[in-house]
Amino acid sequence: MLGPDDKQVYDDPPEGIVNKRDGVPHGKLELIEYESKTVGTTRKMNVYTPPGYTADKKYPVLYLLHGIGGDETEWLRFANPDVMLDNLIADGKAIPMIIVMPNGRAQKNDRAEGNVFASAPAFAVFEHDLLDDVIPAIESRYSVDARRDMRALAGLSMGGGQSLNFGLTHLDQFAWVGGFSSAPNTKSPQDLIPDAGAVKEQLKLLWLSCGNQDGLIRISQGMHTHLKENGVPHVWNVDGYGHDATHWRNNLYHFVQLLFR
Ligand code: FER
Repeated sequence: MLGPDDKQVYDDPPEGIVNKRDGVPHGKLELIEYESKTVGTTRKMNVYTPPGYTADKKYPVLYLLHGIGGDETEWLRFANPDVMLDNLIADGKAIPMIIVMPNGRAQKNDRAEGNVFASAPAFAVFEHDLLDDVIPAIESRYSVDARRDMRALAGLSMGGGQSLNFGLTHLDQFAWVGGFSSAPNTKSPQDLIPDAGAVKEQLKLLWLSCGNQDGLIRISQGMHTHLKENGVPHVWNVDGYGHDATHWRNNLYHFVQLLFR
């Protein structure tokens, strides 16, 4: 059921946001490996570095998490963040940033095989892989501004739940948090936000979005209601899509434009 607050506050983006433009500088996408102490294996993540990336500057980083059936390639297929960012940066609409797309299934076989729901516990374990393995690997290999104000965490569905679960409980690590169509792995708003004051004071942006055709909208609605009741500023964007790539692409497009300002 939709409530009076469940409205679209960011319009659908224009056509062509992920069309590769010849006239603009392009960043670089690479698939890298890192040693995960958490899992005990070598794992993979995709990393976008913006056009003109140089060790002479320090860059903010967005960690971008996939859904229950995805892996480190899923965002590339759903939303082409590399092309999207090249275009937004060229138009002066996004700050040059690194985007890290890890694999959120922290277990030895991290492929999305068989019954993907059976791996739900590994999505919770990923909290440790992210904080203890992924972020240190990125910060040792790339030229990163490691301050919390320069670190964002967002994701779709299962990855949206992870972003809320990890981001809201590690305010010392993340200042920008986004959940798109967050899944039932999202912890209760009361558990995630026991102290509204701390979130209000420390978060620069909390983005919640969901399509009004999405069967999981109750999860995001519950979070929105709790935030509203506790006076925590946030974006609550409900568009006309479902649990689908168009929602994720469109909301990523708006979210990244707000980051690191
Ligand atoms: C569930 C329904 C959906 C659930 C997870 C999902 C953990 C995740 C969906 C997705 O990532 O697309 O009950 O429980």
